[in-house]
Amino acid sequence: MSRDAFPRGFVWGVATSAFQIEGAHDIDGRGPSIWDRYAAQPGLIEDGSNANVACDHYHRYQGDIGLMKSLGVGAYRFSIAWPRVVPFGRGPVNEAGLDFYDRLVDGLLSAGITPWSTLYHWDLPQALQDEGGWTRRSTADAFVEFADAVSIRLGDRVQHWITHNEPWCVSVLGHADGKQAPGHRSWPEALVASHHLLLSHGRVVPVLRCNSPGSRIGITLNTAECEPASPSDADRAAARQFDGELNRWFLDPIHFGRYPSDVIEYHERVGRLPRGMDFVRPGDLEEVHTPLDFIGVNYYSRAVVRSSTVPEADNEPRTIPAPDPIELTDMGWEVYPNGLTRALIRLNTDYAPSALFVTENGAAYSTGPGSDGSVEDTERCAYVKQHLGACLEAIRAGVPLHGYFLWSLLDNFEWAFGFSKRFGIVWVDFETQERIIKASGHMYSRIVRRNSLAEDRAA
Ligand code: IFM
Repeated sequence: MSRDAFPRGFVWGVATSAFQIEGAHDIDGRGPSIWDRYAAQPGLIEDGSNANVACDHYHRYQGDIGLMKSLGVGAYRFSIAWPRVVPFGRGPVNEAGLDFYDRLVDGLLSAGITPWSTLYHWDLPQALQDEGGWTRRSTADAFVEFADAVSIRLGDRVQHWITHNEPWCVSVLGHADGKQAPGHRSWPEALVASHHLLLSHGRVVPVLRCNSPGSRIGITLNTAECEPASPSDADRAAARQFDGELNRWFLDPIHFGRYPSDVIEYHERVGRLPRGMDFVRPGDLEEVHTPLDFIGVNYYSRAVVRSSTVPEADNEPRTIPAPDPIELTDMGWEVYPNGLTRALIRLNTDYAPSALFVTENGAAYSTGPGSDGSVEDTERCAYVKQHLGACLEAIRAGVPLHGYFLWSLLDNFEWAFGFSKRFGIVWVDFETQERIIKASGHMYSRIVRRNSLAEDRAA
């Protein structure tokens, strides 16, 4: 195998999520989600936009499948909008909503593209939030009902399932930092929510195994290497602590059936667990600790962590901008491909998952069409090549990395940033819905077809 070649059978994909691309927010019985509500509040979305139309993928999915086919990708990771399928979170199933995913899955299969379906990518039905959302244990039960309905309908054709996307973002950004829906600022809520997310994951896996026999099931986590800002003991301790909150809080229960004791102790010490871990009931962690077929890794950058020098009550470790970054993306995130290699090796060493997939990796750059209509997004090309090189490094180091999904197929609604950040390898004109494959899309297509970085590595 040449130095630049990927293993035979390596899965090459692109990824999106329902809320970010579908639009059709009130079509065919879809109910409101927490992100509709969040985006409707003045001042919360950077450019004042909402996702009511987004990429209008709901109506244009056939064209979007055509784009994927022309790129030659073998797999498409998309999410299922819970409010489209069960508009009020629990209760009657909206068959028209399921019909859409039926059409999408059939279209993908006839184009030779393998569907990879994520069940929860952040768009909780608002009706469930009105009852307390993920802070309520009953939301985990509602998620099981939703997953059951989806997998009964699609489980004969969808053979790759991801239960949750980035539960750290849902719990911490959504419930402690207020930067995402539902926009709360309460650490106790965030920790309860994280447990119910994990519990719902564990409970859905056997449902999927039953309704979709032979399928491969995993969960996607946003992992990042947490590096101390300096060699000082304080910064090293802060980095370890942030690693605990971000990575081990999710990975340990899934793989070992327990929460990391140092992180529990820390949360208790700073008052985030006023009633201890009383939301964890007997048997919960056995359910969370259910065998998986893979772990999905979403990687964008590393976290550089310093201890708090301000005497804040919680002494929370702070992530800071990397010192002397060579390059930042439009998100302000450092381009740091080596962090991907290290994250994959660490996951393999510490947790020995059956398989790993990079389920998201990509970069926001605003480059648009030039005078000839082409989009020469050279920075994204470089980013993708460097990170694929990082994947190869990990594979050479023995990591069972079996695939890579580029985020994202399309420019789309980047949550609290609205349309101000573009991650697509396909340009979307949000006025006309015209799509243009960017240079990065053409480059990715060549890599996919060759199953190798050769020639493109140095370009
Ligand atoms: O757009 C998001 C995606 O929904 C989840 N992972 C990170 C991406 C870029 O911020």
